Amino acid sequence: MKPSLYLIGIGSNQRHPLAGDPRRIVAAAIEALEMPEIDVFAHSRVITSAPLGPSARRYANAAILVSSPLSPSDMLDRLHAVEQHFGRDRRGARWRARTLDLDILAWSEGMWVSDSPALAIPHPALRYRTFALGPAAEIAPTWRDPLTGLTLRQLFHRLTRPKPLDRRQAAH
Ligand code: A4P
Ligand code: MG
Repeated sequence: MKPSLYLIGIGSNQRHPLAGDPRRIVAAAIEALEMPEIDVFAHSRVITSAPLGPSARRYANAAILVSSPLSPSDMLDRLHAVEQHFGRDRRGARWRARTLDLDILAWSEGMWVSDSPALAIPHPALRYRTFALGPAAEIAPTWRDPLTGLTLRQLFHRLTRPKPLDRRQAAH
């Protein structure tokens, strides 16, 4: 396959005995992702975000832009291998605390859906999560979401702009 671009979301909210705290794990994962057939073009800052879901620990989150000839399923395999390298334990509840979570947020060729492996691109929650959209919009602000036609910068602003006062509240 000719090279295409992938936006990868990175999250961690659990220490690793060797790699250290979540911010260090995210930085180390970015280095580990630079490998044959994966060229890391750009990376965002590492942000700290409040946990969405049942885990109580705060997350470190970032996003990277990579160029790769790999197909989406092969890219997912590589991401799972890196997660495992950082000691991610896939047993147990979904959304449990994790040393490393790597998601394919978007792909320059548009959409991809498969059952085996289970994979949906763009990531179905990308549009609703500031911890994914913020870092992604920092490195690829003009990237267009194929579903809405909006850029990542527009999606991020849509999600974070102050909401107009509820009419009933305004009446009081
Ligand atoms: N999968 C389907 N689409 C994708 C995709 N685009 N990228 C499948 C990656 N994987 C995808 O994911 C489960 C399966 O989803 C994969 O095996 C793959 O086949 P997982 O990483 O094993 O499990 P998970 O991460 O527990 O579930 P999920 O649904 O991926 O959760 P998310 O969406 O990753 O959310 N709060 C903050 N502040 N920051 C975070 O980073 N992350 C989560 C996890 C929850 N709360 C958070 C954060
Ligand atoms: Mg995940």
